[in-house]
Amino acid sequence: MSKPVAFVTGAGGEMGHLLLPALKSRGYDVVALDLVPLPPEIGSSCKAAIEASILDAPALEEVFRRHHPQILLHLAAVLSTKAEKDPDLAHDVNTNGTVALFRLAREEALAAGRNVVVMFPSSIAVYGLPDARAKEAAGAVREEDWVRPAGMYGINKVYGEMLGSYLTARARKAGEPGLDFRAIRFPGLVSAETLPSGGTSDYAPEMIHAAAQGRPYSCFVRPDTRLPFMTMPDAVESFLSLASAPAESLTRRVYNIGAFSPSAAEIREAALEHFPGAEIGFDPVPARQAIVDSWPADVDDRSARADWGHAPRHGLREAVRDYLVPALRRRYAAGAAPAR
Ligand code: AKB
Repeated sequence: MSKPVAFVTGAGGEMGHLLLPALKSRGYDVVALDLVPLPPEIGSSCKAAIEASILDAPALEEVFRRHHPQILLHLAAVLSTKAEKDPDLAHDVNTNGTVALFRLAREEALAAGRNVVVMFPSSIAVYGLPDARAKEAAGAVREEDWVRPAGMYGINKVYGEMLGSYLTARARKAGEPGLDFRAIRFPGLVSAETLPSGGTSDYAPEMIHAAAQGRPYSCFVRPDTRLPFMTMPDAVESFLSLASAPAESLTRRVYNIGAFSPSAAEIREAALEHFPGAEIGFDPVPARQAIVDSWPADVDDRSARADWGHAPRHGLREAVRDYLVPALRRRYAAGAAPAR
């Protein structure tokens, strides 16, 4: 019997490094798309790897025509800091690319007579708290509160969430196959395999990787800045749990998930515990500080826990002690650079 096909866009990015092997081990034929060739360690998890932009309509059409994916995991995106520098590019990639893909997924569903599951990594960037006082008062935000993004990336993600939810509801109403859209608003993610680029939660992984490499690090936000974070293995596990959850257990299309919510100073302390000589200072960059100041300090993820069993393994202490430090020591002792 042929295996189900999972189509992953932006497959060579941070999440792809753990997601592609995880999909393969769960029995999928993985079809990957990225702008650049996949690193061999993840390319080997794929049945096919296509080098193309998310804006390359013929390339996307060819993937659907040839592979007929049952599940689409749409990871390609321009992250928040880069999106503020080039909002037109962000709009093209994050919105126009998403619209084109969702259209192809809908056509595939209609032609094949079955739903296509569409997994969408949204972000805490969809929230927009107006000032520090509102951020503190809000505490752990619920999915329906404060969805007023102040930045381009958050705006693009809200549109993707709304479009996916709308197309799903529309197909149900018409009694037709269509999208089965499911989204997670990810917090900042920290991986031992890769370093992010172009995001604004990047200070946490950058700080810990620099400490492990014995390089000085200047953090671009204030020490008291607090954001929710999660390790990449927990993020991938949650993404796949939501993908495989029975439709009837879902009470919403878009879920918050959280794990730990440290201040930047607490991340520094956790790094120093394991790398006592690390030089970590603070030199806030106003534009980047403003972005994280508009994001919540914590998220209310009760729906994810109740509906499909979101249960992250790592708090801050476990993340650093059990996941990051051993993996980073191995990686940098071997002289390797983090993949980007
Ligand atoms: C970013 O910083 O842009 C991303 C995110 C929080 O979605 N890591």
